[in-house]
Amino acid sequence: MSEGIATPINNKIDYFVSDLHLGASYFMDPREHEKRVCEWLRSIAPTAGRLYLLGDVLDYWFEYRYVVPRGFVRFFGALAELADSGVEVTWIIGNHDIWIFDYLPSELGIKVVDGVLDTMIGGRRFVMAHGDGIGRIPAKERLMRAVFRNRLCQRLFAAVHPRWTVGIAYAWSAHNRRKHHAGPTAMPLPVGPLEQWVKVRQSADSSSHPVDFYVFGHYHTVVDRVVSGARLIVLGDWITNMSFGEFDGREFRIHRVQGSEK
Ligand SMILES: [Mn+2]
Repeated sequence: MSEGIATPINNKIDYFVSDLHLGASYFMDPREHEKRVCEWLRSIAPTAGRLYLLGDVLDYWFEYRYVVPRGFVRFFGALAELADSGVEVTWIIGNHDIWIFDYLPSELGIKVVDGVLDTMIGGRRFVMAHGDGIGRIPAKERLMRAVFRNRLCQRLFAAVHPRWTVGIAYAWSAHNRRKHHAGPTAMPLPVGPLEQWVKVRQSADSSSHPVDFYVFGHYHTVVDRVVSGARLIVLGDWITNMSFGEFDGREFRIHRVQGSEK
């Protein structure tokens, strides 16, 4: 999917963040976590040209036709404020916030993308995706992705009363987290599937402007390395890394939120 050419907005800075997992049941103090996210959003407001959210921003979200889940009030407010002030906000859905339909884009004034975003930013080519479903992934994960994205399955899910589904979704997310990340000291996940995908894409890409940056989330680890002549960036998360990316039109840098212990 190609998104055409975007030009820098008044020399402003473009920000990239992923895996905030707002609302996750494993946060000791979910309100404090949301507050930190909102503080960061306000801190970038004066300089931000664009903001890219690379998925798993919410730990669970499902838009029903007439109602939406509770929570996230401050976060949505801060995001809407950014969008209203003229910041272009793009939200690439992840595997936790798959079910954003028409409500959030229209209510917040943001763009929602499902899949890979291939776009020019300030004369550089960026290919961005959440990162699940990228590269060689286990068959079980592939099947889950297909079910979660299937329209019929979504309709059936929407027909079940949320009193059952919401609790199960949060419990399942916490269970997955325990399984894949034993804690803050757990080894970061290797990003082999991303590297492989970038290599294949780079060797097949014959367009006049090669890709400068591949940016992903999902892996909850910070990566910034050169792969097949392009920069492979994995943004980290807001569970242990408190990290985000910043592009000033020349350089891409990963920062950590000030005051975070890591
Ligand atoms: Mn993810």
